Amino acid sequence: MSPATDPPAAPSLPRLPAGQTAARRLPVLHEGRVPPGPDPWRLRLFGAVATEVTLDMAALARLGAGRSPADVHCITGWSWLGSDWTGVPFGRVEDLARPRPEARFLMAHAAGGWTTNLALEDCRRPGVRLVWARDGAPLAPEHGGPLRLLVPHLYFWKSCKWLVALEWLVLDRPGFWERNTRYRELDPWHRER
Ligand SMILES: Nc1nc2c(c(=O)[nH]1)N[C@H]1C(S)=C(S)[C@@H](COP(=O)(O)O)O[C@H]1N2
Ligand SMILES: [Mo]
Repeated sequence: MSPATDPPAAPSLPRLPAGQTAARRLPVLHEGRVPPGPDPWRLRLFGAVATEVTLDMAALARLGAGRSPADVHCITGWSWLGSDWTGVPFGRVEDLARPRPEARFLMAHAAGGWTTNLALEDCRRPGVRLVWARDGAPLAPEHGGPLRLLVPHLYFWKSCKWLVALEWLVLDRPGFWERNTRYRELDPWHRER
């Protein structure tokens, strides 16, 4: 005998972690002012790597640009849902620099000197990208244009705006807010703050 009603739909995954509120426009949040950067923009790969590399935006794009959605979650309580982001996966960039096997961490450097540190394990998660456009438009300077990191599974502060260098590290070192706040744990889905 067939069931009288359709089986219930699989419960959909929530978009919003507990304690977060969806913003109605993407807030602008950063320390200090929008810094001047190199012109033309360049990204330097250095540290515990086999090859130091400097890339311009065209060389980055040639690594293979893709466009896909990601939600972002700021530790201060807002989330931004539903944008799609254009960029290149972290792994493609890392392959150029060929990190030494003992490298375990990454420091992302912004123009102006702001930094944030990450475990390479986190950088290698799918979805982590170096991005230059949101919803098809080049990133505005206040949102980190021309180039920012996008690490959607961690709080948005790890998504370094005005990205000018990636430094592979054997030993972890705190970045700007890691030194200046009590925040250490970084998973919005487990209410870590
Ligand atoms: N260089 C730099 N990147 C940064 C920050 C910063 O202060 N400087 N702030 C971080 C924080 S806390 C957030 S929430 C996001 C905000 O990005 P948005 O201004 O594009 O919304 O950028 C992150 N990246
Ligand atoms: Mo943030």
